[in-house]
Formats: sequence, structure tokens, C-alpha cells
Amino acid sequence: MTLNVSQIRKDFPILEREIRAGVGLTYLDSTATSQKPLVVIEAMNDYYRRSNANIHRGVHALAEEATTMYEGAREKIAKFINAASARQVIYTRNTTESINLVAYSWARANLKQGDLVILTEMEHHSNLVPWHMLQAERGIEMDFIPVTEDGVLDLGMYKTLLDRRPKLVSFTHMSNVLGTINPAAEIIRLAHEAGAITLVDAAQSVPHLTVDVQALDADFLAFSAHKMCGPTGIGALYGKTALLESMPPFLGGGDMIKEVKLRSFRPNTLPHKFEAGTPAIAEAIGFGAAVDYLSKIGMDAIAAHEHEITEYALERLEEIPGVKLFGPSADKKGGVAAFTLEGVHPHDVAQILDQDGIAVRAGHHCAQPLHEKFGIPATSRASFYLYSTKEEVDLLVNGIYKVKEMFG
Ligand code: 7TS
Repeated sequence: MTLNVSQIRKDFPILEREIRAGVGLTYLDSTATSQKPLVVIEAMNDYYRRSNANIHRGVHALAEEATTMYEGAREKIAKFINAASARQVIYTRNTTESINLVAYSWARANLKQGDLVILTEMEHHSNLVPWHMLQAERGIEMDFIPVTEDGVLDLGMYKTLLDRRPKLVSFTHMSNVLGTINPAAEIIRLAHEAGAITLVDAAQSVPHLTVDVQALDADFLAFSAHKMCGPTGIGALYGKTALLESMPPFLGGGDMIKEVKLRSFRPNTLPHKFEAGTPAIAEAIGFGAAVDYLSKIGMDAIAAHEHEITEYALERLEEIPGVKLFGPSADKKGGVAAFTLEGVHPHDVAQILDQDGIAVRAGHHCAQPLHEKFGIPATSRASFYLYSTKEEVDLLVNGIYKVKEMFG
């Protein structure tokens, strides 16, 4: 089960670079985006060198080859999340677009004024703003599962909210700030009992945990390739077949149609109905290579490694006087450590760490309401992945002591 991390690190060319003369890279920002292994970079390069053609449109050999690679990647992604069929995996640009697809297509066809959407207080802006926009347009109602002081969802309050018969429960599987892993199967089961459908923001879970859409019984599930060793510019929306089939198209144009007349069109079958225009072909192929890479190492082994690093990081960070950590204990969370340092702005912390090549993020991490809940404008955040080491945690801790020295 233990990962050979020094071997894994060799798969990632960027981890060898110097950030400035004599200063190596300590990359602790994988929650924002992960680094990319050479196999992913090469898969995309190979496609452009050898197989570049537009998909679904040509009978020539290259077009067929590109189509096979593009659709082959979809099969891999479907298998990775245990979707029953690859037709249930829609390529999008990212998690944000996947959620917007549901908001524009399913929600605009199914929600009317006064209908309730339940979210949580720990959502990323990408699972808040699309619903704000629908609220302004349609007058839907929104309510929120509260986050406790410990950084977990208040499920008792959730059950009370369900008495109001929501139409949709949309929630993050894992918080990008607190690291909290939410009990998705239970949240979904309770939503279904109340007659609601569910959307899982899996941007932070699919890269780090074994996610099985059928075991979860998720109706929709959204994730991004770039957080799971894949390229930017591509993500996926999983959906139950009956729901996807009943939904109107999202964007209109080429590829998403079966037939077009001057005054009408017939939409294509799944998954193409939701993929208008020339898609991100190289990126889809890179996404497939990323899934191969993670599968080969094993998601359970990756999760176990991250758990070990997180436990160590929380322990070491807690020792530092003036550091306040946010989120639950290591057993309830993924590889994220968001913290404040007394008397120092989180941006200053990040900037000083950067002088030693330590990359952490500072700010509200696109979860402003969550920070407001905790009464702070920002945190510094270190996050871990399969290539993270305890030595990197030590560098972070030493760096924070240096910050403390500089600020007296
Ligand atoms: N949902 C969660 C839980 C996220 O962490 C993010 C990105 C998104 C949705 C949006 O993903 P995107 O690929 O569409 O941008 N989170 C972060 C972050 O924590 N720092 O930078 C991006």
C-alpha cells in the first residue's frame, strides 16, 4: 500500500526545477492544480505529432484515429468513476462548466419560482454563483447546510432542511479549504428519500479518493482533469442516463445535432448532445492518460499516502505558536491544511514562503462565505498529493518559523 514517492517524483519533470537560482520547488498547492506527469505531457504531444485531426467528422484514417483516442479516453474516465456507461460522461471544460451545465440545462427545465436548492456553507464559488444567477432569473430559493466550528456539516440541520422538500441538493464531496470529506452516500440517500436529486462537486474527491458513482447513487457528479494530474481545459460531468436524456442541450452548434433544418434541429444522442463544437481533443487524451497513471498507482494507496502526510502536517503545524488550523482532524479530511498565523496576513506568509520556493496559496480560495463564517478574510493553505513528502512539510514548518522571526 505504501507509495514509492521518490520514484513517483521522477515522473513529474517540474518537481526537479529550480524556482530561482539555487532554490528548489516545494509545491504545496495541488488543491489549486496538480502537477503533470511526463506520461500525460507526452500523450498530448504524441497526439499533436502523430494523430491530430478533427473528430467525428472525417472518414480519413487520422480522423478515425483521433476519434478513437478521444472516445477511448472517455471509456477510461467512465471506468475510473465506475459509471455504467461511457455515454454518461460528458466532457466539459472543468468542474465549473459541469455545474453550470446542470444549472442551465437541467435546472432551467425543471425548477420554477420558489423551488428549493440546498447547498452547504463550505461550497466553492462555482457551486454558489450558478445558483445565485438562477435565483435572480427564476426566483428559486437557496438554503445551506451549516458548517460546525469543527468544520464538518451539521447533518441534523440538513435533515430539518429536507422537510422543506428541496428539488436539488448540490454539495462538495471534499472542501478545498477545510479538507472535510463529506458523507456523500448518506447525503444523497437522505436527499433521495426527500424526493430531491443530487449534484456532487467532486473536484477535490475524484483526484484523491476512490469515487464510485454507482455506490454513491449520485445523480450528477462534476470534476476537473487538471486537479488529477491531467491538463487544464477539460473536465467531466457524470449523469444518470434518464436525467441526461431528458435534459435539453446546453450549448448549440456542430456535433451536438443529429439533423439541422433552417428552422429547427434534432439533438444528438448522449454524450454528444452536450458537446457542441470542436472539443479539447488533446486534453481529453491527456485526461485519459492521467486516469491511467492514477489507476496504475492505485487510488487507495494515494489516499493512504495523503492521509499519512496530512496527519504529520497537522501535527507539526499545531506545534507552532500562533498557528490556527481550520477544518477537522486528519481522519475526517483530505490533504489540505488551511491556517492563519497570528499577527501576519496570509498573503505575507505565502510571499515569504515563496522566497524559499515553497508554493502555498493565500486568500479566500473561492470560498468567501466559508471564510466569513469563520470570521476571517483569508487563510494560507498548504495542500498535498501523491508526490508530497514529509520533508516538504518540514520545509513548510521551518518557513513559517522564519515568517514569525521576520514579524517579530
Ligand atoms: N469545486 C471545488 C471543491 C474546488 O476546489 C474547485 C477548484 C472547483 C470546484 C472549481 O474547479 P475548476 O477546475 O472549475 O476551477 N478549487 C481551487 C482551489 O481551491 N484553488 O484554486 C482552485
